[in-house]
Amino acid sequence: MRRVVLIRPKRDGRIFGKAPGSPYTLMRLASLVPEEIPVEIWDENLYDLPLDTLREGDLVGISAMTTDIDRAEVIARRAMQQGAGVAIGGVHATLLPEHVQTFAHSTMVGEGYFTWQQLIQDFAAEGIKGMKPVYRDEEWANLDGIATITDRVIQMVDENKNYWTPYLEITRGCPRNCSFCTAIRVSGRRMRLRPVEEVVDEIQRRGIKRFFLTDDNFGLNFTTAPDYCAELFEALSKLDLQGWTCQSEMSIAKHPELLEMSRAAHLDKHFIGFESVNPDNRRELGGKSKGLASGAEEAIRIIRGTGVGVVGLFVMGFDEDTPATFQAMWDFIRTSELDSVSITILTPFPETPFRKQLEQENRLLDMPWKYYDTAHVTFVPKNFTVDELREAYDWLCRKTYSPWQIARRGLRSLWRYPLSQVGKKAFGSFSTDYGYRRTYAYRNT
Ligand code: B12
Ligand code: SF4
Repeated sequence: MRRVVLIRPKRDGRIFGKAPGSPYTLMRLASLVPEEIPVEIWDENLYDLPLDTLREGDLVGISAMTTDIDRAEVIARRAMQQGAGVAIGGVHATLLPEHVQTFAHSTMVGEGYFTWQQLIQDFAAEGIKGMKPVYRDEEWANLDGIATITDRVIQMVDENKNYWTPYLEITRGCPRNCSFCTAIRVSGRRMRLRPVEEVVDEIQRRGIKRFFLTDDNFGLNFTTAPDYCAELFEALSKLDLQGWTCQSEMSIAKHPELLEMSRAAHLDKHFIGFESVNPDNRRELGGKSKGLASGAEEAIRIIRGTGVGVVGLFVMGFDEDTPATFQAMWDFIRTSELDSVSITILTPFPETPFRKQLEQENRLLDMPWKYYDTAHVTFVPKNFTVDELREAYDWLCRKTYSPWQIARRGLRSLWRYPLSQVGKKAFGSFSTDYGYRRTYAYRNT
């Protein structure tokens, strides 16, 4: 065996010289490769991949979510032509293995903590012949001591030089099962927690000062594991961090003490899945929100009152939505005190209850997977034509991501900090909305 090459297909490329987020998934997987086997991480956001250097004896592992899978297929076919062994894993392979099997030697279903090492052994022993068509890692592994990022990987990636935002996993899982979300199938229903000392050790060894949590719903831990959160915040408050952000739900507003502690732990912003301001959609939201604008406004006020910022995540195009929902959404965005806003179009990802419903009702549009980026309409909506929903979404995004609105929210966000921190916080106060403006722009590609 010559080497292991782990690949992330391109999405954003470089923005002002760096790629937006570090290849965290690949860093964890590379750390599971035995020290005696050379391993490389290729991130197509940073450069054109040197695919012509691949040959027999190379084991290629590609990570892809649904929207990247078409690009992953192109890379996989080329790597196979060059004689390399190809394995594809990640969200899409986990949800639709029968699709991925058509263009990879091995399809890696699940978290890969055990099967990835098994595959490496099989490949080292017998090359492509030894690779099984499917490896299933269906056990929800305990996160203690698993795939600890090694120093060899930390040096290889050079996160501070190449990436704007490092990622970090602290917890994994979400029991909510919202009708449009894959978390329960990809990360599991049970919330799993990494030991606090391992989290601290990883931050220190990686030398990162800012990070975005990969946790599906970190905020739920405020309710289900308050002691763990307190221990974590206590430990992080002692580190020299610039700030970090996480995905959450509005129930954190019921825990002002933990919010205060999180602020001291340098937690800067919660990305909160409010999802909708139409109460008729509450059934779709897994019990985390009632879809009431007044409830969301109150939660935002309480959370921001503790000095922590709020990014509102909203989904448009539910069956109960009408043109009036778009107007209500815009009114809410205009008048609420959000620091940034993400508006996406409901997307029927494989294996979600929403997709199953659409299949039964014959409402799926036949579109390439690359349009599953939450900025395109991929199904026939109920109260709109496809064009009407697209236009309504365009209308809302143009208003929400106008330079004026971005500046207004960015300045409001910056206002939260004491004057001494303004320089340090300026980038983060505007970059989130700028990133969403770019995501929305994919709509036109
Ligand atoms: C960080 C993140 C991002 C980042 C970067 C993603 C990247 N490519 O690195 C950003 C912000 C760019 C992003 C964007 C989007 N994301 Co995103 N994102 C995540 C998030 C929160 C964490 C991923 C992560 O790093 N996890 C930690 C690592 C350690 O775990 P992992 O990636 O799952 O990998 C493990 C296994 O899957 C497996 N594995 C993965 N790859 C491979 C490969 C091999 C060879 C093997 C053996 C194993 C293996 O092993 C790993 C270790 O256990 C996940 C939710 C989640 N918790 O996973 C959503 C998630 C992946 N994103 C999702 C979506 C929908 C999007 C967007 C389309 C929508 C949007 N509006 O944000 C965009 C589009 C991205 C694009 N490519 O165009 C969905 C994907 C659904 C789907 N069917 O594809 C997820 C699952 C969220 C959700 N709950 O619905 N995302
Ligand atoms: S609460 Fe968030 S992560 Fe959990 S199922 Fe709902 S959308 Fe997914």
